[in-house]
Amino acid sequence: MKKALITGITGQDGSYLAEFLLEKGYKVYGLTRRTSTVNNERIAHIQDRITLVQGDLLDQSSLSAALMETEPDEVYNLAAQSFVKTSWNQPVLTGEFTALGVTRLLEAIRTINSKIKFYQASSSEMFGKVTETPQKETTRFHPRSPYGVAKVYGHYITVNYRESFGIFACSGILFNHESPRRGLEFVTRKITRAVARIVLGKQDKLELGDLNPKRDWGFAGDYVEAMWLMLQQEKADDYVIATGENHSVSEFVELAFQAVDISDWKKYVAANKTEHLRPAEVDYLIGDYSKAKKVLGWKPKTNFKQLVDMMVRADVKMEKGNGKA
Ligand code: NDP
Ligand code: GDR
Repeated sequence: MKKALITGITGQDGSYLAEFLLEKGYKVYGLTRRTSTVNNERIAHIQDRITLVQGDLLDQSSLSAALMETEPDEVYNLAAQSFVKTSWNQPVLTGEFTALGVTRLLEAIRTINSKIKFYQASSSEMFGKVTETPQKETTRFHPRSPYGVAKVYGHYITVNYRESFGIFACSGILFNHESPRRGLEFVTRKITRAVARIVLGKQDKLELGDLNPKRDWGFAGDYVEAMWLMLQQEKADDYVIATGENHSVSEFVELAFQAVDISDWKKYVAANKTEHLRPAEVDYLIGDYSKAKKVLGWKPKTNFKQLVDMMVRADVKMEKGNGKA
């Protein structure tokens, strides 16, 4: 039985990846940090089938101890301070988690068992102010936030440990991926939850920032398969994972309201609210996943409309209940 350790298992991607690896017959371990309130909502349904170990990306010895305790074949590093807007308020902390945290984990692998295969959660935010469209593995990085800068560091330290020490280390450059388990502050989930609450009469307005940026949005459940596929290849490499299609925030809003038969969505939406604008914006992202298609045999299964509908449906169901998952 193969063993995998997932950092960030309590997050959106961690929960889907844990489900996926259990299906594949893995013994799944998850690294969690100590919190005063239990924060396992996304993995509650599989908690009796996985094993949690305590550790933090800030704490080198906890990472080494987690590797010694679990002896994994594969480590998936999904933990990060992942909200771009917060990275301007907490740039140093974002660098500690999202950049140096990767080195701490790679160091633990190098010293404890350099045969462990490693996946790093890189991001399309590294392309930032894009220099080429669509963006692929060779496109130059120009990050536009402390988060994007930290991810560029995490990306290159992964490449460096592969080249320096021969560690089987891969970076998946994933474009935005969403789901009903997306954190409430990200724009897609903020929209679908608000639409559900508006149609049920629980909320009047949806306040947003800039409606013009375009993102290549896919479904998180499809993307975790690509993470696993990268670690099953002969050779470690980096791959763009995307849908190859992009849409503006306003298109997302329109479609989400359409899903509950509201066509005059503009009367419910207040845009350009200062608190949701960013000091520097990423305007246009669209990924070219042809390398992943060719080498990994991966392609997305869920289209934009199916994603929006899935998220709205899930939020309506949740809001009809007591707001709990
Ligand atoms: P989430 O924000 O949902 O999850 C982040 C996870 O990281 C949580 O489990 C969180 O734990 C954990 N974490 C944060 N800080 C630490 C720390 N210091 N030590 C240990 N664990 C920590 O992110 P997603 O699931 O959406 O994303 C997964 C990864 O993929 C992230 O690295 C993100 O940056 C990256 N990514 C995401 C994309 C997306 O569109 N979703 C696209 C490209 C990259 P806790 O629950 O305790 O807060
Ligand atoms: P992003 O996701 O920054 O792309 O990072 P987010 O959903 O936060 O923003 C997407 C776009 O929507 C615009 N926007 C708003 N965003 C939020 N959160 N709230 C608003 O009210 C709002 N109004 C407009 C943003 O300005 C932006 O242009 C996500 C994260 O998951 C990262 O961890 C990951 O690396 C990248 O995707 C790929």
